[in-house]
Amino acid sequence: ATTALLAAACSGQVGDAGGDDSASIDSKNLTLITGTQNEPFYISLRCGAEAAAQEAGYELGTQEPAKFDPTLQTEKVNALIGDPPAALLIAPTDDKAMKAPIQQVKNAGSKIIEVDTALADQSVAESSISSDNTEGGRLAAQTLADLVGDKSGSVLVLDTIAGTSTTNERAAGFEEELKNYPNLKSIGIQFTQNEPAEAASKVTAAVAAHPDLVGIFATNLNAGEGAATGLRNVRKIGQVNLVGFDASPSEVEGLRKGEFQALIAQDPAAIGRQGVEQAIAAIEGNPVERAITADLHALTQDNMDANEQYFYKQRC
Ligand code: T6T
Repeated sequence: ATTALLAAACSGQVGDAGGDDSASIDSKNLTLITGTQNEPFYISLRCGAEAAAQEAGYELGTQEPAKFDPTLQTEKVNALIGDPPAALLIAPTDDKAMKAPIQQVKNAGSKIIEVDTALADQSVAESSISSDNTEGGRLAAQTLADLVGDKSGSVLVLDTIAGTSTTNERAAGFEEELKNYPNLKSIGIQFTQNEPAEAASKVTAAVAAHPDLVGIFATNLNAGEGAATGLRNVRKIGQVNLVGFDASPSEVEGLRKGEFQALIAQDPAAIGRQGVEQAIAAIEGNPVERAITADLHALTQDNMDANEQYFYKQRC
């Protein structure tokens, strides 16, 4: 169906954009706004999106805020209002604060497609493509429980920022699933502001306060990389099981070295590719899927060599 969709690409007008603005919109022009720059998850997502756009004869420009920060992302979004793209693919960095600026671009005539993160208000985007993050959190809890076995102990969850839809769902899914393992007790979800250094210091403090700490779930690559640093600093590598999310080069290296016991890898390139496909469908007036779920893969030292396709990229 995807191939047929792309083959059907035509050079027509932007669909029901509404208002006078639509007349000036270049119907082949897509914009991607990621969460932040130089980050392997978003690089891989952009690579998938660029390839799909090129295949379909569309132009894709990418804007990246210097930090994962709704204020900085809002500046990038606001800059589109005067010259809106036919579709905006965006990973909103806050599920509420990003609503008003994105809505303004929509009002200016762009189709809105959410990639990865999403707004709490589901009426803004035409389509949302992401992993099943709640399920990813559950999978992380099951993986950690398998690693720990019968031993009893405390577990730490490192989330990023309140309002990041994806990692908040991962943390909640993990906590929910952990209730099925009475030997494991969560000491609660801690926020790290998406800063590895913050994650490292939360881990150092948790190890000191909870000598029975048996596991950590880090909900994204920044939390994971920081958690590995924290465990290294207090010489607890391998003694405290670390289950990370994502598969950045640094996390993959950490898995190989035994700093992580497992990683839940997403498929960011597929999220980007499907985002572009849905954007084109919306622009061309074809049926759009409101929600698409991308696959997740649990990587361990044993299966990682057979699963290199899930490792994130530093460049396309
Ligand atoms: O985990 C990904 C992404 O899914 C999440 O929404 C934000 O963090 C990452 O980009 C990794 O840093």
